[in-house]
Amino acid sequence: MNQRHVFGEVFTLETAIASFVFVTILVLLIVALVRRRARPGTQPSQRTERTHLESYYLAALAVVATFLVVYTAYANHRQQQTDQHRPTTNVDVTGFQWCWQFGYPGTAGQKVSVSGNCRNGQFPTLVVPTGHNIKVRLTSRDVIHSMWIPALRYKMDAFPNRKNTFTMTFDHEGRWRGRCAEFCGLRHRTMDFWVKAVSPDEYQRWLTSHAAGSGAAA
Ligand SMILES: [Cu+2]
Repeated sequence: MNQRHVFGEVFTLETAIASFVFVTILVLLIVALVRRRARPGTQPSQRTERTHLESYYLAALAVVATFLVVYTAYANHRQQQTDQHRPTTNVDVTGFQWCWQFGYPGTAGQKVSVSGNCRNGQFPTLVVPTGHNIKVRLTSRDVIHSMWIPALRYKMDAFPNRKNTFTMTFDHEGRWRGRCAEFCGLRHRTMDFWVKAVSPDEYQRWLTSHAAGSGAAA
């Protein structure tokens, strides 16, 4: 659940900075309106610019912007970090109009593939083991889709003719609903899936049972 924690930190910090900037501007605006409002006999200021003040303002903006860019890049790097002591499990995720296919390559020489049609609530399930680095290779068979798991705060676009690779980890067992987050045509709104994290033993049993009859909906 590393990605969820990292996103939470970034979101909290950016909300705090945005709130601080908003309140500061609001207070300055109110003070300026109250103190500088026109009264009988008040002449408009002849001054057109305040070079010093504008320089400070520009410098402060540059510092905040640079910090946000560097911090976000660092958070993104942290989100992708893999613990080398964990075993790695590869999964291929392919989006298509209008559902998902999950492939588990190189397992006992047989490729396990799970697909669904996302009709009438028949959503395919991406089964993953807890405690592993889950290396996802994401692509699309036709148009651009987006793999989004709201509860895990994770979203990545799926492009045709390109593989986006990222790593996820699951601390505990559970099941989460995933969605397509890129409008991709007629049945886009029903293009959901499940992510199910199970213990490594249960994952192996699931893989063995599916190795024989690959292609069925899970
Ligand atoms: Cu879609």
